[in-house]
Amino acid sequence: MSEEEKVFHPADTNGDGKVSKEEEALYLEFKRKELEDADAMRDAQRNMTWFALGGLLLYPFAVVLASMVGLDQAQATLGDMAPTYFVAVAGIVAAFFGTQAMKGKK
Ligand SMILES: [Ca+2]
Repeated sequence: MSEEEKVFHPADTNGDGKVSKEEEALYLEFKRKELEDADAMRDAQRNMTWFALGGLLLYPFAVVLASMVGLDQAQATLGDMAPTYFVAVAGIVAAFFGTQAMKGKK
């Protein structure tokens, strides 16, 4: 019993102690999907971070634009939102680079 447990392989889905061709194919497919998912997640996180940063950089221009065009209400709203918005974006960016730095250390 303990012998079988010792030779257990994650690809051995039916637990007979051997990795058949089908099991190997399934395992590799699963691993490939896992890597693709991780890759897609990284891309999504990076895009989101750039989007958030872009909004942060464009924010002052939006305020200037609103005041130039004479949208006083919009200008006031943007001004009221700014502290919350900047903290939120800073949080997103910090979380992104924080996780990147942590992954890089491992
Ligand atoms: Ca098997």
